[in-house]
Formats: sequence, structure tokens, C-alpha cells
Amino acid sequence: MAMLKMKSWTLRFVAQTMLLLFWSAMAVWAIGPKDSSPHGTNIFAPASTPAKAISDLSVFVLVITGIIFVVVFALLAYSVIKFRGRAVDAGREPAQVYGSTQIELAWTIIPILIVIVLFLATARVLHAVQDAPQPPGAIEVTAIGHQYWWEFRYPKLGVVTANELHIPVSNPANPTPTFLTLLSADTDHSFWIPELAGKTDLIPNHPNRMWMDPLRTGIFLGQCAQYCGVQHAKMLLRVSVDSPADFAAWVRGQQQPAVQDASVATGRRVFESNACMNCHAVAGTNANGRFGPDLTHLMIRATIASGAASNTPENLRLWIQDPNAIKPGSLMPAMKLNDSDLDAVVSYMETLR
Ligand code: HEC
Ligand SMILES: [Cu+2]
Repeated sequence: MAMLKMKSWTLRFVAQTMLLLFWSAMAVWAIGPKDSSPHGTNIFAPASTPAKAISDLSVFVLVITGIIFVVVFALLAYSVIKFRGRAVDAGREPAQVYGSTQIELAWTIIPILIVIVLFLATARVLHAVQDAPQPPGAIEVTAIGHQYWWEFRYPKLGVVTANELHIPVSNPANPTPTFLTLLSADTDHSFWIPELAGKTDLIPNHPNRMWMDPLRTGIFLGQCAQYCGVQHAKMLLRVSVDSPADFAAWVRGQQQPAVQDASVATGRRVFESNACMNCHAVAGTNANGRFGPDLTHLMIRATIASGAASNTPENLRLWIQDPNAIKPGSLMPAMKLNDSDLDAVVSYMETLR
């Protein structure tokens, strides 16, 4: 009787596990591959060659392991049901099988073959992504991770910006991929835009490389994927994949020094007589600090503080008054400006397009 009870418990466990797996699979399917929104971070919606290679490999591995799962689970469920304990065989042992060379060979060789296939498929993708040659038309960007923001430099174009990366769409017939050199100013960060490329760490004193060749325009989102300190979660990435004409226009704009607007002279004086200019650069002025983001074309960016808030006058004011109100633990200090200085410096910021 005790035996029977245990078996029915096992059966219920098996049935419930299968049901759980079924619903999990349905949930993944429902929110996963079908979501091709340009704003997503869906690894199954790749929009660039390295991301596609990684996504295809993931699907391949999922299918193989899925088949193994179904076969093993079906055999298990079959055995549990077919050979469950019955009142009539209480106390009797079933026939025992020992030392079957055939069975042992089968369950040794088949898994080895499967592992070899998975290994070769992975090695192929690793090689294709890591060792891709840089074509002459490639855009070069140096991405530097900071606690808790991103610096982007385009050494060949003379552009420095922050948090929002602009790159051109790449036409497969005439590819213009972007090759990134990844550096860090402080600790480990990780650069991950799931729809454009795999995840690569930014390690101090160890430059890493990665590339992406986006096949469609739009905004792609990403995230620092390596815990780097308290505000790691608010270290978002925005990549704007532009048409060649839009990209060229953006570069031309970024190459200009800051707008000099006489009507905000007071605000500029506040900026230059406080510590702001020791941490921030504004091209064409004396401000050339590098500890914080370059502010020359601040207003072109849709967000501030690495995606922590949208770039509105209210948020800018709140940020400059007390960065911790938006991003607790941010490395910009509250500058304790009085209200009129605060308003003046915000007006100055708003002219930086
Ligand atoms: C000690 C260095 C330091 C000082 C002084 C400083 N900042 Fe910052 N600032 C930073 C850092 C670091 C960030 C990035 C914070 C983050 O995103 O985590 C930042 C971010 C900003 C941003 C958002 C930029 C962006 O694109 O996200 C603005 C605007 C800004 N600071 C304005 C100012 C103004 C105005 C002053 C002077 C009143 C000032 N800062 C003083 C270090 C400083
Ligand atoms: Cu980080």
C-alpha cells in the first residue's frame, strides 16, 4: 500500500512538471520570437550579422537539447506509468539487467557525438564573429565604460559623445559595419545590445573588440551587463542606427563647437565658475573636464544620465540640483546652486544643441 502511494505521488509530480514546462514554453513563445519591435532587447530578433549568428546557434542548441528532453522525458513517463507498482507484485523485484555492452555503448557514444556537434557549431560561430576582418569602410568607435555612463569617441571623425551611440545602417552589398574598441575608466562593465551583437566586457587595461553591422534603422536598446556598482542598473545604452544621410548629418553636427548664445551668458558664467567645467567638456569653451559626459551637444540626446531620465528641462534642473534624486549613488555631486543660478545654468544647457 505504501508503495502504491509513493508511485501515485511520483506520477503526479511528473504530470505537474510537464505541465509547468509546457506553460513556460508557451510563455517564452508568446513574448519571445514574435516580438520584433525595434525597441526591444530580444535575442531572438537579431538585426545584425553577429547577433543573427548567435541567435541561430541558440535556436540550434535549444532544438537539440529540446529533442533530448522530449525523448528522455517520454521514456521516463512511459516507464513510470507502465511499470508502476501494483498490489499483485508487492514484495517481488522485477528482473534485473546487468552489463549490457550494447546499452552502455549507446549511452556513451550518442552523448559524445551530440557534444562534439554542439562544440563544432559553437566554435564555428565564435570564429566567424571574433575573427571577422575589418573592411575599409568600417566606422571606428572607442566605447569607454564609466561608473555609470558610457563615453563614445569616434577617433577618425573627431567626435566625442555620451550614452547615445549613433552608427550607420549597413548595406550587405556595400557593408559599413561599426568596429568598437572597448575600454573602461574604472571597473568592469559589459556592453550588450542584444539585437545587434553579443555581450563583451569592458575591462580596465585590457582593450576588447567587437563589431556590428545593423541591417535596419531604428533605436536599439542595451544595458551594462556586468555589475559595476550601485547604479549599474541605470547604465542603459541607446543605439540609433541611422540612414547614411542621417548619420553624416549627425556627424557634421557633432563636429561643430558649442553654440555661443549671448542670451545665456549668465548661465555659462555659472557653469564656468563652478566645478562643472572640471568634470564636463563643452567644445569651443574652456570647459574640458573628462570625468563626466561631454555636454557640447547635450540637447541632441533624448535622455540624460545614461537613460535614467528623459532629457526635459524639468529633469535637467532636477538633475543639476540633486543628481541623487534621479540616480542615487551617481558620481556627480549635488552642486548646491541657488535657484537663480540653477535656472541660468539650465537655460545655458538648453542652448547646447
Ligand atoms: C565631480 C564631477 C562633476 C561635477 C563637478 C559636475 N558633474 Fe555633471 N556629471 C558628472 C558625472 C559623472 C555625470 C554622469 C552621471 C551618470 O550618468 O551616472 C554627470 C552628468 C551630467 C549631466 C547629464 C549629461 C548626460 O548626457 O547624461 C549634466 C547635464 C550635467 N552633469 C551637468 C552638470 C552641471 C551643470 C554641473 C555644475 C553645476 C555639473 N554637471 C557638475 C560629473 C560632474
Ligand atoms: Cu557598468
